[in-house]
Amino acid sequence: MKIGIVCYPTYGGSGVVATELGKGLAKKGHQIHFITYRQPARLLTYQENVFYHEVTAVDYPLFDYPPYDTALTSKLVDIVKYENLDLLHVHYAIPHAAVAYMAKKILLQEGRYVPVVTTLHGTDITLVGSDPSFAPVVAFSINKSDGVTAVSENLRKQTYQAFDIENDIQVIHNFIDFVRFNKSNKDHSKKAIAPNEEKILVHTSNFRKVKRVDDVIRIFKMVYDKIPSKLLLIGDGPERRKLEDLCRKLGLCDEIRFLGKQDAVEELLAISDLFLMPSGSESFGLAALEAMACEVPVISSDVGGLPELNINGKTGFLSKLGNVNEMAQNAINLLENEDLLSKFRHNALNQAKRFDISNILPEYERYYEYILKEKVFKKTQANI
Ligand code: GMT
Repeated sequence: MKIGIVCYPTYGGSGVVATELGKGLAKKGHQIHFITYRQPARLLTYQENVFYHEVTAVDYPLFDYPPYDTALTSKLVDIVKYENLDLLHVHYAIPHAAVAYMAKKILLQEGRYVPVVTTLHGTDITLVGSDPSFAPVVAFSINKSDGVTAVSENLRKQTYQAFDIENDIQVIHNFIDFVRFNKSNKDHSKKAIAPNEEKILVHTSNFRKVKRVDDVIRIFKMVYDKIPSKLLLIGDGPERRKLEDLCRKLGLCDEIRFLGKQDAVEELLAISDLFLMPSGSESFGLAALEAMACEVPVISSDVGGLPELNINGKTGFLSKLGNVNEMAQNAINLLENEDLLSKFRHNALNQAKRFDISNILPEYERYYEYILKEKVFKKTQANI
């Protein structure tokens, strides 16, 4: 198949899923065209069957903001026609699903029908998308997509609750590539980070409020008071300044390392003992899956799709949102008991295997085939 993938090129989960999906499909012989405003973070090396088309929104003195949506629409029309794409797969409803609908209509005028699959990732539904300034467009473009997928059962349910949706939504979970994410021996960096064999706790995110990184620090403080340990904070974002202040206030600057955005996050996960994810909302929790693939159990909140990934009392522990005392106690219980920790490590790996890319990729392929056959030939005219 020739597939156009539209995504955000940043380090965020939706961009990572879109890029890894495209790369995986390309390896299987599909021709993949990434269409976005910057080379995606995980697409920096050459790969057979992968093409990248950059969208440039022209700056114009009259506009306060360059009209990206319009530029993306025109680019999609161009690429679908000249690369002869079979299907567009857009990640994140805003603005990609709406833009794809517009491109589809333009192409239809020229007698060309291109089906659109939209994947919902989370904040496009739960946080940003539900804002009245976006909601009607989000609902409309979900209904007008030829196929819609959500990354967890919970997100599927939340989408039906938040919007008036007539379309079927297929759940296709996030996935992991074990070639990259595994517990390889990285003892040299472990010695540098924890020279006295301290336990290593880790958190990765984009440091938005919803990630509650301040809870991560508070949990760590309680753990540190009982067990010699270090905390690695990987990523960057709007809350970082406040978090640094909190570390100073708690006198933990020597124990907490802000590592910024890291490309080789798997190397740090491979030396970690526990992953902390106390998020206020999380449609799936790809960062936690990456940790589990590296045999790191997860202490998390029980929101969104997290219970579909983190099995309470087996692969880690789930607590009610904001219950940092319980999260810290669960972390301490695990870290104090080597046998229990190694059982949880083993369980985390086994659970991660359910989401192996080699299982999930064929789900997308089957879904594309279904959309191409069923929808295009039988129902599409009704959905225009
Ligand atoms: O979590 C983020 O802030 C990034 C965000 C995104 O859209 O890029 O991630 C969302 O999509 C990921 C991939 O499907 C999911 O694993 C994350 O759980 C989800 N984040 C939230 O729902 C907050």
